Amino acid sequence: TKSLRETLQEVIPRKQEQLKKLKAQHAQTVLGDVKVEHVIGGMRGLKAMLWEASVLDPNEGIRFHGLTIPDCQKQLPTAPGGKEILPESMLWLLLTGEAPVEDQVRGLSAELAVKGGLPPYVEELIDSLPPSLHPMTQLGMGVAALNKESVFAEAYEKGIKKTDYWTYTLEDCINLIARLPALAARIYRNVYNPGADLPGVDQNLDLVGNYARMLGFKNEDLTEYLRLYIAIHGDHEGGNASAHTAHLVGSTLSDPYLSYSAALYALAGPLHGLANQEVLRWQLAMQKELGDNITHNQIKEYLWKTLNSGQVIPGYGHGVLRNPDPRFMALQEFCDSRPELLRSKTIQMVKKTYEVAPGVLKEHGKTKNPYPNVDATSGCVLYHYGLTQFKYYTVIFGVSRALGALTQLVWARALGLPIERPKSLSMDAIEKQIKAS
Ligand code: FAM
Repeated sequence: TKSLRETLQEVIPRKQEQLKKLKAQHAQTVLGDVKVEHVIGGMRGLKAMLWEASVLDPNEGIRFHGLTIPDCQKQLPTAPGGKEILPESMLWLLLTGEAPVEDQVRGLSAELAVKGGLPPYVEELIDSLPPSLHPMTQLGMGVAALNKESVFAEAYEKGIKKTDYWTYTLEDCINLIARLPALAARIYRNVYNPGADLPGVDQNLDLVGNYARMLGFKNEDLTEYLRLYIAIHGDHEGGNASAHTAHLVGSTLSDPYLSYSAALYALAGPLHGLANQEVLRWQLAMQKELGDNITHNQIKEYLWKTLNSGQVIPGYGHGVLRNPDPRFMALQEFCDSRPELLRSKTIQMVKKTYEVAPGVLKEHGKTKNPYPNVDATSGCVLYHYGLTQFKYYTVIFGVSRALGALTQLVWARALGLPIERPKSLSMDAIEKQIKAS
């Protein structure tokens, strides 16, 4: 079987050819209108960027190179003895467009383990930070500081051909993904278990097997949940704020470390990746106020109380989706297949909330999508398994989103995509154009 680099050496020229034809034959073809609502409304639905690894359909949700999450659960190799999608399998699919076979994935796990150690200066940097500094802030600092090791930045300084950019970008991306578990686990240990010993990378474990072990968890169910969680949060087309940020910063030829550090600060926003933390806070506040056996009616009232206080219902709504998020459904199925999870109060609360929230949001009448997104449930299972520090949840999302955002940096360089520079307008300029039209 072909290695990852051999597979890319075959796939990239085919895609370069496809782009060349598109440019030659259709550069002037119109894909849609740009309206004032796009300029002032966050470009919702504006077809304006190229992203190879996944496309998000508003109704049926995400497809990774055409494969839905159920397709991936059938086709992608799991961990030895595991049942859930392995992040290395998802990374291979995102990068190459091909579902890997088992020994390709085992080889990638082994490569990531070999490259998984942090340089001492990054360990010292992280250890020097106050535990009260948000884990996401710490993660972004650690990733940015790793850019000292960027082979792309070093090669670029020496002078490389544009056609070689992607090979150095790929090496930086693989090295960064390999180091995320050790970096993310060190932050967890420093903030929540100060002084506890931190195991090194085990060369016989996969990426998330190592991550769970370094976090200090020995429950194989939690490790399997983290594999599924990290695989399905990896890519969600290009317009979400974290992927889009990586893409934009990378387009200036900032190396993958700087580009992904920027992406993490977009992910740290409450309307984006921090929502899984906000969902837990909201659920726990409701349980604190209403006790353990909360009825649907009580949840309904609490939802209205949240809305009437001008806050959003975290975990519901989406910029593109107009149906329940298939990532939410996949995590719910994980719970449905495990009786101990079905007995968990927190997970029962998620279910009950899902049974009333869409109705309340429809009645409220503002959101275009009254259904749950992945964050409505993603943190609640972690909480059940004892990973109760919900300020850490977005860090796990940050480990995952690297799979998609870094894949796209390789592809943007392989396709020779230029620096991004859309045109901005002032309101006066808009009005001037309206008058002239
Ligand atoms: N609760 C209350 N109001 C909501 C809402 C929610 N869950 N979702 C949207 N709205 C409001 C929104 O605030 C806006 O009101 P204003 O006109 O007063 O600003 C109105 O409905 C129209 O918004 P929209 O067009 O339906 O949604 P957007 O595309 O503007 O925003 C989200 C999409 C995800 C930012 C929005 O649904 C939201 O704030 N959800 C709650 C936070 C959340 O769960 N984010 C995580 C999203 C997830 F995909 C991720 O990135 N991890």
